[in-house]
Amino acid sequence: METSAEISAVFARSGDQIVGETVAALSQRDQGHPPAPVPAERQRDVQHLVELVQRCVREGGPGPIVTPAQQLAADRFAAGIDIAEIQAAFAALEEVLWRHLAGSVPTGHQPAALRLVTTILGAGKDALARSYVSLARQAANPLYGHPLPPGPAHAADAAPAAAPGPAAPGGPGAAGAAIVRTGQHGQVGVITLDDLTKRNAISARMANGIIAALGSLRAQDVRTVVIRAAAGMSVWSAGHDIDELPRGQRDPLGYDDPLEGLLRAIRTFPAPVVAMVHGTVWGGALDLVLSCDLVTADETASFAITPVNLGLPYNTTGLLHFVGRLPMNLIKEMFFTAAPLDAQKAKEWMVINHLVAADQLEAVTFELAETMAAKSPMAMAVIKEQLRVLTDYQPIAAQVHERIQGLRRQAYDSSDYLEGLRAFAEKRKPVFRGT
Ligand code: KGJ
Repeated sequence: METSAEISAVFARSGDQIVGETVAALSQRDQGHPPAPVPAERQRDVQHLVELVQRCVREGGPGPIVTPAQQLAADRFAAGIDIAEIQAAFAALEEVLWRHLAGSVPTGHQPAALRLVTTILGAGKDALARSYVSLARQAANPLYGHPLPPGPAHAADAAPAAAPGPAAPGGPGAAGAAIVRTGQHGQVGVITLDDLTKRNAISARMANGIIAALGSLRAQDVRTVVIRAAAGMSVWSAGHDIDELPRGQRDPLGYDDPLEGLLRAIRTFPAPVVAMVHGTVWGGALDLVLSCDLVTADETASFAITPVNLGLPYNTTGLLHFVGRLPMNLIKEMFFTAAPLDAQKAKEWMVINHLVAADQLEAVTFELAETMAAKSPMAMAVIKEQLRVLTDYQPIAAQVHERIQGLRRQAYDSSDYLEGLRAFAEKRKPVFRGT
């Protein structure tokens, strides 16, 4: 019998046992590495890994494991899960497989069988590590404008899962502990914001999670992305995580701010991104919504841009996003009053493309997304990029730019800005003195 057939026979005889022993080995390892992942998820992940190895064995080489391992790395990076957890699954499976092969394959054939298994799992581990490290490096590179996520997620961070529905993601990457979840429906990718406790405020972790989710969906060749809040939330997003804004002496919305990196990632994503809005949108989250290519919403949606509540001088790039999208009198009213624009008015002012009843929102959004997903991706990517450069760039003299930065600096170095942040933390109205 040839090596592949012999290994396949071992899987056929003892597949469930191999999965069970690998899961047990991982659980034993967890005793020294809390917190442990959800058992059902681990079982599913190991099962998935075993199936991949089986496919590789059938094909006599590691080819089929490489792309799934890269996707796994991107999904896990997006979920903030440590790479060690996934690598451990590869190592545990390898050990279990060696035992089974040693017990079942004739002695003379064992070296070839072990070599094949080691090659397959080695290629998988290698692809996984390379992708994960490259995402981490990209996230850490200031040229990309977003720092590394603050660290792996813990089970204790878990937010309630969204109710199942067309936009609830599944698949091996959808970890329960994530505040950003990724799913796919045909060629439409879905990114779900799921941090109820902080009302989907855009922290570095949230921003980097969305950026990584976009990277992961891009690797899976999705043709349209929908960004939504988890089902049942009444706040789509509370905007920039105010707790993470610098306390004076530093530009609160500088180029390296994670939210800024996120806006760039959406605007340069080479396929349409649709914001599907159920609930209220605040501050930087409105910049995010306007950075998406289309907006669908239901009657619960409202939109407010609120830097004047914090005494925060908005950044010029951000203002340009508004200028490229909305009439100046509306921009001024929204910025100067910080008052929410309700869904009906938002439709009249073309903040949103489609205003529909809440029970129609998913259907309408996904129909729209699928329509775009069926069109030429190359034509769409280039048209999106052309429109972006036509609206994003305003040539201004260096002197003018420096003057504006100087004025902004006065505002974020002021005691009013500190008062705005303090008032938010103390849940009271700020008292601004203009100093
Ligand atoms: N940043 C940090 N924490 C937040 C944020 C935020 N943006 N929004 C809410 N939270 C926290 C609250 O402090 C509470 O923490 C918890 O989330 C639930 O909020 O007291 P804790 O539990 O420790 P809350 O207020 O109890 O919930 P709701 O009553 O449902 O009200 C939801 C609201 C979204 C209306 C309310 O939380 C709110 O007004 N948040 C601030 C909205 C805002 O103005 N965001 C704009 C931030 N500024 C910007 O994005 C930018 C870029 N800017 O230039 O200004």
